[in-house]
This record gives sequence, structure tokens and C-alpha cells, in this order.
Amino acid sequence: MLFDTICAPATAPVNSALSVIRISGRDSLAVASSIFSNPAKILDRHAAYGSILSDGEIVDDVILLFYKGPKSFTGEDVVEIICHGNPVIVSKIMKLLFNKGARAALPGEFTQRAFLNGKVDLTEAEAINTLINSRSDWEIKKALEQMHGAISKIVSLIKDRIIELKADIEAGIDFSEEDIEFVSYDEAKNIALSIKSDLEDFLRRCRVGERVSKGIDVILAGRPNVGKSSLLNLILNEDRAIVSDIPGTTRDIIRESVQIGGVRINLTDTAGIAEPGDDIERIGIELSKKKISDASIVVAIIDARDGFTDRDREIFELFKDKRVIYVINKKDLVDEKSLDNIRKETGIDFIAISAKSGDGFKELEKAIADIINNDFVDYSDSFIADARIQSILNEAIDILCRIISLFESKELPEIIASELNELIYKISEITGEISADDILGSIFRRFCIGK
Ligand SMILES: Nc1nc2c(ncn2[C@@H]2O[C@H](COP(=O)(O)OP(=O)(O)OP(=O)(O)O)[C@@H](O)[C@H]2O)c(=O)[nH]1
Ligand SMILES: [Mg+2]
Repeated sequence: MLFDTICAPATAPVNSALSVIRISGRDSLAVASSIFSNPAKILDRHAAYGSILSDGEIVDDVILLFYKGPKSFTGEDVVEIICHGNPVIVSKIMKLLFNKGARAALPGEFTQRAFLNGKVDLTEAEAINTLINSRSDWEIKKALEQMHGAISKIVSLIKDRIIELKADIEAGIDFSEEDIEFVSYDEAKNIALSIKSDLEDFLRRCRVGERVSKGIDVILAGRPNVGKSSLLNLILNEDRAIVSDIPGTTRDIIRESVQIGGVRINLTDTAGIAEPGDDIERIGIELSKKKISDASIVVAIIDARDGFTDRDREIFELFKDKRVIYVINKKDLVDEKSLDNIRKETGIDFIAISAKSGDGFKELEKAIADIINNDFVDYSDSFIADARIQSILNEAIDILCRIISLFESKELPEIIASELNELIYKISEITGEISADDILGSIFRRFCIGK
């Protein structure tokens, strides 16, 4: 155990039922024992009940957990103090720990130690941070998979194939005197091409994951007064946007995130598109049009009472190239027959809803979830990988392109082997087998304190 002893609250500084303070490093046990009323009760992987004492006075009654290294999160001796969730108590205990020689941990320092002690690789460590910051069921699922080595596994499969190719090339070098060819240039080139397509597939899955984790842009659009803001409020289940029967109520863009079908959606309400009454409305309408062109999914809304108007037709032209869900709102104000007539006249399979009563909402939610499942078919197959991993993959693909052209020009095996080495080195950066200190620092400082 090379490291000094660090400590930090692992829970937020708010009044709550419980708080956790974490200690890690070679003196964890000694430091914790020196402030605990029952040091003899502190046993590996047992909960010890007692009091934290300061000059004989009780600071709080706590549960103390001891994990003897290396079987702990950081790989070092770790103690967790579970005290009552009062920030004043937490800071008193922290001060006692400082007095006994522990120092305040930097953000992410516990996880950094876990990495340096070989408990997790870099992708698994990053997944812990992703898990803490996840905003949807999908992200949580992905983060857990990656915490359990999903990225490490794929990296190791690709790396093994490169190592094998390099071994074949080197065997060719060793036996070059004897004129034995272990793998022909053509065969080797084909293997390199197939590794390249694996890397490209990996990168594509990272990009899909990035898009889905940022949230899929869904925009509510239509004429003024059709009930866009009412629908936004219904989906968010709160009165977020102003609703009124005056056309042109919404002038600004309102954007909120919500989970639909386990995926994060960025939902945007826009100004109704009409002939602008004034400059402000005109700016709002221009913004609406711009937002529509950026969105992945458009929810196009018409008013059941008005049917499909010429203005609706003009507006729908704006969505031509988009994934669109067509909605007739205010179904509570008309009968089923007029809804069917609108569907027949337009040939559009409108979903009828009432933003007022919530009727038809489930069907709309399902339509959005279906588009996500169809258009982002492989999102469940994707990864949450940050810019770091994506840029390593890009560089690795560049190296492979070079290697492929070396095979084509039948370059000396020694030269190709050295390029393959560089490729193995590059791929190893993903899991952090090889990584510079400054890179590690920048990764772990993004974590919260106590993690
Ligand atoms: N009866 C009924 N009234 C609704 C329904 N949805 C919206 N309304 C009413 O229609 C009016 C306009 O609703 P908004 O949500 O403000 O419409 P909007 O499309 O955001 O309008 P702008 O912001 O002006 O573009 C309000 O008076 C709502 O109460 C519905 O499903 N049924
Ligand atoms: Mg509105």
C-alpha cells in the first residue's frame, strides 16, 4: 500500500436520514479506531456499532464498516462511517479525521486508487461516473454493463486479433531465411480489413450511444392555439408552459427533458406558426422553423375542431424529411366520426388525443417509443463512450489504414510489425493499460468528491 490516507463524505451535504464518510489508505483502520468508542468491534466486513468521540464527548452514534485491502473498492484498507445525515455532524467527523492524519480526498481519488490498484480498468472506472450521472433507464443499464466490463471485453477481443496478426507477421520474420510464409500479404491484408471494420463498428456504436445519451430531440409543432403547450405540460406532468386561448401565447422556445420508453427525450415547445402579428412573434416563428429542421422527431399537431386546414398543409411541408407523428388534439370537443373524416380526407393516420383530459396520451407515448426503437435500432447495442475513447478509435483506424497500405505494397514485415505494435499500444489506451498521468488526472477530476 503505497498511498497516504484520504477521507471524504460520499453523500451530499444535506439534512437526510444518513450520511456516509469514506476513508481509504494505509492508516484507515488506525485513524477510524482512534475516534471510535468500540475499536475492538471493528472487524473485516462486519458492521460495528458505536460512537464517534471527540475528547470523550459523543459526536454521533454510527455504524462503522471495515473492508480490509485488497478486498475493498480501492484495493486498500477502507473504512466507511455511516452517521446521521446532518452536514454539521459530517464536518465534525471530517475534522477529527484530519486531526488524526487523514487528508481530504480529491474528486474521484477513491476511484483513481481503485484503477491504480488494478481493481477496475479505465472504462469501468468511467462507467461508475456515468452511472452516477445517468438520467434515463437506458443510460443506467449501459453504465452498469460498462462497469461490468462491456467495453473492456470488446477492446480485448479486438486487441487479441491484432496481437495474433502481429505474431503471424513476426513468425514470418523469424523464418524468413527458410522461405516459409506464415501468412500471405493478401491474407494479412484481409485480416487487417476485418479488424478495421470491427473498430469502425465499435466507433459507430459509441456514436449512437452518445446521441441517445444526449437525448433525442422531439419537437411539438403546429398552428397557434392547437394545444402544443398543453401537450408539453401533459407529457411533463407539470404546468411548465403558459397555456391560453389567445393565439401566439408561446413566443420563446421551451425545452425540457423527460424519459419516454426508458430513453431521454429533449422535448421542445415552439411558437405556433402563423402570419406574425409583431416582430417578437416573427422572431419566435423563425426560431420554431429552425428548431424543426434540427429535430429528430416532430409531433405535428392540428386542432380537431378546425380539421386539416390549408395553413396546416403549409406547415406540414416543413416536416417533409422528418420522422413525424401526426396528432389531432382536442378530441374531447368533437365526435369520433369527425376524427375519422379528417383521417380519410388527408390519408394521414392521426393519433387523436386530448391534451386537456390526457385521453390518447398512452398511444402517443408508444408512437414516440416505437420511432426510437426503429430509427435507433441498435441503440440498445451501443456504448456510452466519451470523446476520449472515440478519438482513440479514430486514431486506431488511421493506423490500420496505414497498415493495410503497407500490406498492399508488400512492405518489410519488420516495418509492418512495428506499426502493429503502435496499434496495440493505441488500443490499450482505452482501458488505461497504458496512459499518461495527466490524462488520468483529467479523467478522475471530473468525478465527484467521495467517489
Ligand atoms: N377542450 C380542449 N381544450 C384544449 C385542449 N388542448 C388545449 N386546449 C386549449 O386550447 C387553448 C390553446 O392551448 P395552448 O396549449 O396554449 O396552445 P398552443 O398551441 O401552445 O398555442 P400557441 O402557444 O399560441 O401557439 C387553451 O385554451 C387550452 O386550454 C384539449 O385537448 N381540449
Ligand atoms: Mg403555446
